[in-house]
Amino acid sequence: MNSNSGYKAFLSDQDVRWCPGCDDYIILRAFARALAAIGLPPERHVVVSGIGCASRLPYYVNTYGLHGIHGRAPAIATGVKLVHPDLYVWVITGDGDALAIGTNHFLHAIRRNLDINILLFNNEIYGLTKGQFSPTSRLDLKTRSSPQGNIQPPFHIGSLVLGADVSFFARVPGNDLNAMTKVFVEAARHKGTSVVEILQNCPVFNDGVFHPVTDKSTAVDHALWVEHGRPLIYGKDGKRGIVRDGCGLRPIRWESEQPPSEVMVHDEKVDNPSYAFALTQLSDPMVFGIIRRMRRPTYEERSQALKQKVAQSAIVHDFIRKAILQENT
Ligand SMILES: Cc1ncc(C[n+]2csc(CCOP(=O)(O)OP(=O)(O)O)c2C)c(N)n1
Ligand code: SF4
Ligand SMILES: [Mg+2]
Repeated sequence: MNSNSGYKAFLSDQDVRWCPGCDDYIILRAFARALAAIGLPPERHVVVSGIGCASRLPYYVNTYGLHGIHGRAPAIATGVKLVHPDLYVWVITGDGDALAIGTNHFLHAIRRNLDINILLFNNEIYGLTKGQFSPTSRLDLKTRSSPQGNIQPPFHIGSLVLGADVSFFARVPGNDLNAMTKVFVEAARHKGTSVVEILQNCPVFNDGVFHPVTDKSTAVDHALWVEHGRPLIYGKDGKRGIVRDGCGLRPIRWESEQPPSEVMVHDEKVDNPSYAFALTQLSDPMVFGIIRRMRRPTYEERSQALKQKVAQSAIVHDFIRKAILQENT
């Protein structure tokens, strides 16, 4: 199915109730386009959410869906996936839903590497409850719950999920329809838990917070798009890049025609998460695209292997038991 025309089949007839200008509209469109591009009918997808503005999304798509309870979407998604492994399971969550009340469930789902896709709408604020700081809000941010400024350092979502050995992590701007569509499709293709951090502008309670890296006029010098096998180069004139710096990474600038040989080449498949972690620690430039994609056994595969092992040992035990019984008769 063509994603540009077929996406409407994935939208429901419900009135969309987000504020005018919210990036959530663009994300919804990208999600529907991605579902169309995957090429399966709507009933092969289940969209599970928690609570928040982001979490309203299951109403707006024409798939199976479940608007769950706050922070618990990964638990519900786990149940759905284990009972129906043939379904594509999507978790829609926000920075408050996933990283405040739901941190525990979020991180354990990632650690288990269940084959589900988590789309995390990060607007660095609680939107639905009208503008309190969240675990990703920046220091000093004045909000309704921090009128003198936020004093709690934020989580870096990428670094956090890499600590749980996430097997797929990508970051995308919430105003880039094409980039989101492509990355959502890749996330669905990945076997294991995929986490996509979407930088989502909330024009009502935290407007413009991602502007330098999401606005086309400034992003060219402050955003670095990575692609497997391509050098880490960015900037208007293509004369900025990333090099190793001790255990981390640092940006450099050059004047020569050719980039210095120390400029690194992106490898999304490195087993050790340290390189991807260092990429997520960069703030200028901020790194976008698929930062890590590697294969490690999923929860379903491990559980299948365990069932087979148990079944085989049951056969052996039965054989031994019968042999002993025969000997004694
Ligand atoms: C158990 C429980 N505690 C608190 C709330 C109030 N609450 C609803 S949404 C929300 C935060 C949502 O923030 P986020 O996940 O960032 O979503 P956004 O609205 O920004 O998309 C909170 C604290 C609730 N609904 N249930
Ligand atoms: S409060 Fe913010 S995140 Fe929620 S719908 Fe409105 S603009 Fe979007
Ligand atoms: Mg939020």
